[in-house]
Amino acid sequence: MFKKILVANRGEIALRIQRACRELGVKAVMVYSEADKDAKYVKLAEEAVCIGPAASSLSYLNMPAIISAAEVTDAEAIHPGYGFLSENADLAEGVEKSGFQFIGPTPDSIRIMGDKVSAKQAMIRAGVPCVPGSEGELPDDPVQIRRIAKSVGYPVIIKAAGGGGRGMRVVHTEAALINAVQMTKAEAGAAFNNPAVYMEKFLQNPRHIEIQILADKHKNAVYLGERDCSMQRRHQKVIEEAPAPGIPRKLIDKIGERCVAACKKINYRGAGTFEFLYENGEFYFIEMNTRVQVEHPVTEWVTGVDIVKTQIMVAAGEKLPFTQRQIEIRGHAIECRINAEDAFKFTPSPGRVTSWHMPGGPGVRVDSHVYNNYFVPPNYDSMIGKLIVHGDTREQALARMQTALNETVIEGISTNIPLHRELMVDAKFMQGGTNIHYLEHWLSQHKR
Ligand code: MV4
Repeated sequence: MFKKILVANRGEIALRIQRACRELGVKAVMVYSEADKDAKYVKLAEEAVCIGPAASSLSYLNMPAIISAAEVTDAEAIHPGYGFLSENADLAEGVEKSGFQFIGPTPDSIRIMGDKVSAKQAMIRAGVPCVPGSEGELPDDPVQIRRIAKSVGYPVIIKAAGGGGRGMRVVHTEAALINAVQMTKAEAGAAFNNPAVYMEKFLQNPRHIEIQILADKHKNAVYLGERDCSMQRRHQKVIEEAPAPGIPRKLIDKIGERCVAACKKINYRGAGTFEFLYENGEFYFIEMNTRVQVEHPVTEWVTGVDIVKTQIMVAAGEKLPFTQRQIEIRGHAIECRINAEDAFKFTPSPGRVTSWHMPGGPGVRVDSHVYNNYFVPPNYDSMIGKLIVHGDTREQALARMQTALNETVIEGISTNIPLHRELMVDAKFMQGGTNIHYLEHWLSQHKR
């Protein structure tokens, strides 16, 4: 095991990684920007290095500053967390070329999954079911593009190979097709420096279901069940849960086994997430994330596996300490992301937290770097923490979340707790199984 690792992130995930290090007996070096000097994990740190000013581009995205911080502190490995440089293949490569372990997959894996066209091709080859589509980059020839769309069937969606949520266009008719492709290509070229686009059948009302996997360097891989992340607004997840309501376990096992087989085939290592759209009882792969995700705690709670600790262990060369047969799904977990923003207008609300009281009791977990009198800087993502609950059943988890949200007091800034309070008693959400459009539709019906 490593003696010391560097945590190249901020906020709640920096604290989460620091906690995993303490359990493992690994020293954690925290890096921070000038805006984060008062963060909880910096105050708790045995060692912390300022890597630059508040602007992310000059600190958390500054590769030379991060690698230098590892050099001056004698860290052996770097944990990238999520966001920032976590899925940057050049960082993974730079880290390894400088003689450190990158806590994550190989630069090659990151690069393949970062390009959605090559990711899909890898998954098709590995036997993971994908959304029907162009099976590769779209050609330039309009005649061929029309032929592909006709065989896929309208509506189709045009997506940028280089981009996640941005740069997509739904096309309903052949008349609109070529212009949509050209517009998406132009935007993709400008935004991602990669004009490649691909086509898929557009699924109208899917759910967003993802499979968590963990793999070591010894050809072992397991899936840790699924998460339902359909409750989202503008591609930002708001509530996640595990397991996914109403999806038969045997369907999950079937797709999970495909994901594990794919991991072995592409020599994947570390934590990873296979993202699927789920519609009419079928799974369709769309993308793979090569990092730990915000919503990993719901999976930790229903499986008992510490995902962050395991990431560090497998990066250090250890074998996965469990087999697939030992993984069982127990009970139900729900996570509410706590954002510093107006609950219904969504305008950011940074500033000083004048009062911070977190809930507790059986089945309640709070992951947050915030404390009373902390100043939420305006420079970063609005997420300031996560409230996670577990219950024997989904009904018990819902009840615990309702109570936990009602116990929560945050003053000085606005948060989205009032939104969560309403959603936790919404009849359709309580039923379970709402699709990716549900929250935005709900918000349009609950204007204030
Ligand atoms: C889709 C889709 C429907 N059909 N692909 C949006 C983000 C990007 N990662 C993939 N996305 C979608 N791809 C096909 N073929 C609908 C979406 C989509 C979506 C997906 C997951 C979660 C939220 C979403 C919100 C809007 C659209």
